[in-house]
Amino acid sequence: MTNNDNVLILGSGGQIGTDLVYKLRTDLGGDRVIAADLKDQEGYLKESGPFYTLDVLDAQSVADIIRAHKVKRVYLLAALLSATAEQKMKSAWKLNMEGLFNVLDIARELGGLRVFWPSSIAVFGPTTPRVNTPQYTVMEPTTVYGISKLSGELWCEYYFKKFGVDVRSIRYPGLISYKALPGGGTTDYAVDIYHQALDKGSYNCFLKEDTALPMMYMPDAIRATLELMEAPSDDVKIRSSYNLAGISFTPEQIAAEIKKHIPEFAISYEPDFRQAIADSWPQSIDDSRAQQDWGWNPQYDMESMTKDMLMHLKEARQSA
Ligand code: NAD
Ligand code: AKB
Repeated sequence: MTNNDNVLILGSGGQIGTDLVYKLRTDLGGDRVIAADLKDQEGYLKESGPFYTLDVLDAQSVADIIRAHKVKRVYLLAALLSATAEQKMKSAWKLNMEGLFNVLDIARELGGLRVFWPSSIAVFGPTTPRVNTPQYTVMEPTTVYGISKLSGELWCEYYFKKFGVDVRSIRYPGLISYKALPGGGTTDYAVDIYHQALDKGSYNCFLKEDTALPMMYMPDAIRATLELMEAPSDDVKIRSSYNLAGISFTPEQIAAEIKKHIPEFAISYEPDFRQAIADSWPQSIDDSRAQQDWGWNPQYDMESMTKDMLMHLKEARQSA
């Protein structure tokens, strides 16, 4: 990037956007990072740089902002996640697909834009090998969200090959963070559990105790995203989406880790419809292609993540 290149983050008010805006505004300066979300925001997002209330389905407004701010990097984070998408099938498909087409078409027309679009472990399904899931394997997702992400991956690859659009993508695992709450996914329990451990000393989990899922602490996910976005074009050999691994654990294991810090913490289990979604996803991921192609290496394990999460959440409660 040059000093005049600006960044646009669409869906900036969500779990990932909150951390990504903070990191990019810290690194580049507030004015160079344009944040936009369907929902009006308050606080840091609006006060530390430009913010627009914007629907990604309104392609003209997205293009106008890109032109007006001389944007060269677009992060498209607006989507409906797995649990919400099962409840709102058609609107999830519309947002997840049309939002992506709008950005890919703008990038094709304007040229010179680099696009980040996140995929998910949800692209895999019950027929996929669940342990150490390879980059290339059987992909038959059974959720609305997974179908939209797999379709999106194929469209990203198509726009790269056919039109030269520089689009880059990661299949994020479940993300754990303290700045913002998650927005309607199956892995949300792994964030909620920390909040409720501090607030109530107990947690009623919507997944069974032995449900292993791939997860990652947000600082690792943000670093991976920026490393992929800044990698030389020739190093980015996969234009559908890269597997990315961090930590894999079950609710029982994360509860045991929290208990080391809050000995009275108690967990109970009441699986709901999200259990079937989790059962269709991998338990762990092989990310050797991300390691080889652009040097990916996660830093956090369950122990260091738990320590950091609890420290930040306690600080936020003390200063509230
Ligand atoms: P989120 O639900 O927390 O945030 C999405 C944001 O998009 C929200 O602030 C919402 O208001 C906004 N939005 C919704 N509709 C919009 C529209 N029409 N126009 C503009 N903004 C709109 O989601 P997130 O967790 O930050 O996820 C971001 C992306 O990363 C999504 O594509 C998601 O599928 C993907 N992803 C997330 C995770 C995770 O664990 N958080 C894991 C895998 C993939
Ligand atoms: C979800 O649970 O829907 C997301 C994801 C893994 O894509 N966190």
